[in-house]
Amino acid sequence: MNPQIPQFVVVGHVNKGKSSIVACLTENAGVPIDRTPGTTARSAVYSLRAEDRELLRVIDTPGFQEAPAALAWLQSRAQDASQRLQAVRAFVEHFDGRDDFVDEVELLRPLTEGQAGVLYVVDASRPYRPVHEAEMEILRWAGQPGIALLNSIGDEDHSESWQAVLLQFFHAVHRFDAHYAGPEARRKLLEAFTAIRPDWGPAVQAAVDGLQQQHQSRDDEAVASLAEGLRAMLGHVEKQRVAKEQRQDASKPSSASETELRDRYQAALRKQEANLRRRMTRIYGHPDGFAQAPELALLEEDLFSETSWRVFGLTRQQLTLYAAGWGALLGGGLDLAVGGLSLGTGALLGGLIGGASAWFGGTKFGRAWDSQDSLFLKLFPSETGRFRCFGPVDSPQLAWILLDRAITHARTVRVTSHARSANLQPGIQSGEKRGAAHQLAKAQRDALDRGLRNILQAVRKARPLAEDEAAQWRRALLDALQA
Ligand SMILES: Nc1nc2c(ncn2[C@@H]2O[C@H](COP(=O)(O)OP(=O)(O)O)[C@@H](O)[C@H]2O)c(=O)[nH]1
Ligand SMILES: [Mg+2]
Repeated sequence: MNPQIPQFVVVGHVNKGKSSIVACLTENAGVPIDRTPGTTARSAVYSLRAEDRELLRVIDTPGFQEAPAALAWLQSRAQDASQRLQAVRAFVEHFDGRDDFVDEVELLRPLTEGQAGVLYVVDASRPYRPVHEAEMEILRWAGQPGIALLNSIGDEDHSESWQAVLLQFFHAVHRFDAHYAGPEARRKLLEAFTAIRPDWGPAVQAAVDGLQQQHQSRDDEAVASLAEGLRAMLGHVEKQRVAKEQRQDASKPSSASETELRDRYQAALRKQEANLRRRMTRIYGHPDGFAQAPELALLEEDLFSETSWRVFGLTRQQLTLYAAGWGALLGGGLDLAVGGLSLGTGALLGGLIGGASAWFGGTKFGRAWDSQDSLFLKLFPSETGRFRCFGPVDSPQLAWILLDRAITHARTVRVTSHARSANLQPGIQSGEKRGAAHQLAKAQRDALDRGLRNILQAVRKARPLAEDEAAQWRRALLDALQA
């Protein structure tokens, strides 16, 4: 055992989420987790690594099956406290390879072999029962520093009944939900061991620092991907060459080709969104299949579906605050229609807000335009011939929906424990926003809205974002990610 690397043994009753906590702590979605009790038959060591450096080791164990009988055996071998650890060692030696106490031997062995922190897992959604007392007493005999973790598998909360009991046996009690514990909760847990065992301080601190660095660099990478992905989606222009026979009247092409163009535009955005999500999933160390995990059900709603437009983006009230800015952006340059209303100026837009439910409702998100527009030359200077175009984004709703879906997804992936396998129910109430964006602080939304408009402004001028704009945008995205 390498004393430089903190080591933890996760123990508890069967089926309380031990393996889930191991998966969460080691950011390893490959730890076997099952509804059926007894899935973990042998103890197994998992490592958390950052850039090939081993930060910590977590041992998954089968869980207690016959704690009271095991305790009785131990009690018959120890006259006083000084003999207890010896009795536990004798227990492991005695029953090793036999048919009795197979699971107890398996889980106690790592505790007798060296220094390891004990993480005792209980399901706080079920009430305390005295049967657990024998388990905790045995762990106390092993004499290792321990923290109890209140994991909640169900909806009820019985943590009160647990708290008082657990504090009799462990140094600290942490609420730690295997499915939702984010980076911060995990760091706090590790740091708690520094207080219990000051001699572990440097090793634990090194692991905490390594974790923190890893999380920061993941966030930075995520922000870079978000900035790039959103820029691409917001600025996307789908263009379709106008067939010769349609040239006479290219500004009024057949509605069939118009629909096709719009479909292609939508398909392109969907694809870009999917790619961005795949990148996010990888950055945060989840398996690719995670993108289809049930907890992301709401995000699986099609980008252009009515549901999506209802639950993502900003509320009408929030959007109203930015109407003037968007009016100025959309009113200048291209005179693009928003929700069927042609908007000349910000002032006009502001004036329309009250009655213009079309501006907020529905899923109108843009319109086709012709390559004879001056914008075309800016965007595609070397292109010749007649085209019909769709994009860039010309609706504040769509801009915010793209942003919200990206942020909501990134935030979910970022904080979702590698143990999580269900939830975030798609029970959608009408009119209710469910994404992350509308819950952000106003200053954060302001910064994001400014970023969206800056991007679209730059797109329309066919120039990159100015350096300070790009820096503000990244900061706004990072804030939204970490908020
Ligand atoms: N909702 C929820 N379910 C959990 C949580 N932790 C574990 N579970 C579920 O409880 C069951 C047992 O989990 P597992 O980690 O295999 O328990 P173990 O037998 O103690 O290792 C699995 O179906 C898990 O998905 C949690 O924090 N929340
Ligand atoms: Mg298990």
